[in-house]
Amino acid sequence: MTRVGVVGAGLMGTIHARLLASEVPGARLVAVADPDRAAAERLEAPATYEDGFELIAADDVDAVVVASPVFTHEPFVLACIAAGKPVLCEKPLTATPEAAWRIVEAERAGGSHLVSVGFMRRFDPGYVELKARLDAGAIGRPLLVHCAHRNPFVHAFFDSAMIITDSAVHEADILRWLLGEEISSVDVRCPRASARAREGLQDPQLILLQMASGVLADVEAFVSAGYGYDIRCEIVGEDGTLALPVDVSTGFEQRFAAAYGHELRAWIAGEAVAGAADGFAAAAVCAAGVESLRSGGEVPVRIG
Ligand code: ISE
Repeated sequence: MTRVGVVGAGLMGTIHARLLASEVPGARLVAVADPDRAAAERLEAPATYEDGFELIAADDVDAVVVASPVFTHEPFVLACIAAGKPVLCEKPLTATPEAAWRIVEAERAGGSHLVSVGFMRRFDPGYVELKARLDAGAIGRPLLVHCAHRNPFVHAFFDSAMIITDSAVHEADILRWLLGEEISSVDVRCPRASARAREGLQDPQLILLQMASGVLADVEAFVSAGYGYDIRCEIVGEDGTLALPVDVSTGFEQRFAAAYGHELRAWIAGEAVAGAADGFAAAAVCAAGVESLRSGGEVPVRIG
């Protein structure tokens, strides 16, 4: 039985804690940490902490889920590595590629694989099917990928860069995973902003991702879409096309509910989940995207 502690009792911490408490064989939720102790207590774990580092150090915590604000990911993940405890960190792994690289290096120096990253789309049944059919040669060589990432709304703290680093970071990961190759450059183009978008928010954005093989992907990232949560992906190949089923829901919690459960079960079972290098690669793609958003034009992705 793996005794799991969750750092962060916000939305993502709550999703993970509830799943761990009931739907993950081989796991037991033993502790939750949050500076807001009352929020931690609401998740009904046997122990609560205000300080995430205390939870990570606790003797009865074997593995940790980090679901705290992004700026805290690096110190918490590094503490897990130092303690030799497996950690599943919510996406994005870090806000910058430099911070993600420090995690990659710390894990390497420790000599054992400890860091997993919560790119849960890899466990969504629709994406799993898409990849299986693509890999089986159903449409021949892929040429183009059209993606849409539409949220009904976002909170007031969301800025234009976060549309890339917090939302489209999922496409950065899933495209690398689907196509099995790196993204070499990013070009962000912007239409006029939606009247629904908060003032100053550049929304939507059209993000062009050039893959190393020459495949070109476009991502419409639109976080004030109003009508629902709508994730699309169509791959155009030489012999046909493949697409995710259209499945408009109220939010990502509902749309990817199954994926979060599959991801946690895979993590506890020791199966492949995105790792620190994937977190770094996605952060490098997002950094290029933010640079393109600010300065215009195509920006190469600096990996290594
Ligand atoms: C959120 O943090 C997620 O991870 C969702 O999957 C994504 O759709 C949303 O845009 C993010 O803010």
